[in-house]
Amino acid sequence: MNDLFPEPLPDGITLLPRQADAVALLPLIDAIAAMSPPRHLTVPGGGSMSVAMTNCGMLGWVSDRSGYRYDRIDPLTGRPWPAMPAAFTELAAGAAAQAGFAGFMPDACLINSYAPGARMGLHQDRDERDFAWPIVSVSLGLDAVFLIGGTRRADPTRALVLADGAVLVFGGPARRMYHGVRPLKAGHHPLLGARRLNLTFRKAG
Ligand code: MD6
Ligand code: FE
Repeated sequence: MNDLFPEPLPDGITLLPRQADAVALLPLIDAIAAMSPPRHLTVPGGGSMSVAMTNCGMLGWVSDRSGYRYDRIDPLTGRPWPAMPAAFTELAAGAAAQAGFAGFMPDACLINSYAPGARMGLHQDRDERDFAWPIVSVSLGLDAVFLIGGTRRADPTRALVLADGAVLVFGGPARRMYHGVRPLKAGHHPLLGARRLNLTFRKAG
């Protein structure tokens, strides 16, 4: 149970605690970061995100002055994004299947890196082609407070703690709900130090 979210989770959201293993995933993430370094993207308004981002897979999510999009090429390196490791695909597909989304085959994995103070404002994920597929989110390192609202930005939010190893499947009616992450609190994780990593697997194209 989650003490901040005593009620049942909204329809379409499945939380699988301790489903992912940072020991196994971190070397794969480090290899991706060595090829396509995490960077603070510019948003259309001109500011830069507090979260550092990179991607793996056929498509990567990027933002710049002109807007948000998925791209086959990393604009920082001019090359394709690193391939999605088989262990990532298996983790995401397995979690999706447990949540009732058999056949989920992600073609994009957005990797978010949070230092203390980094946050993610309320947003909807709507750059993907088919909202019938869920987004599978994997959290590693320091705990995050994840906020889940409604289909309108002004709807009230509730908080859910995403701890190291938590996998969240975000589909069905929840797929269009606003969500975000509160500023990361300082702390120390034995493997990741003062960091949180989040991987979101998408079927984007
Ligand atoms: C994060 N997650 O946990 C940001 N989006 O760092 C997301 O924005 C997200 O966790 C769609 C579905 C699940 C998520
Ligand atoms: Fe999101």
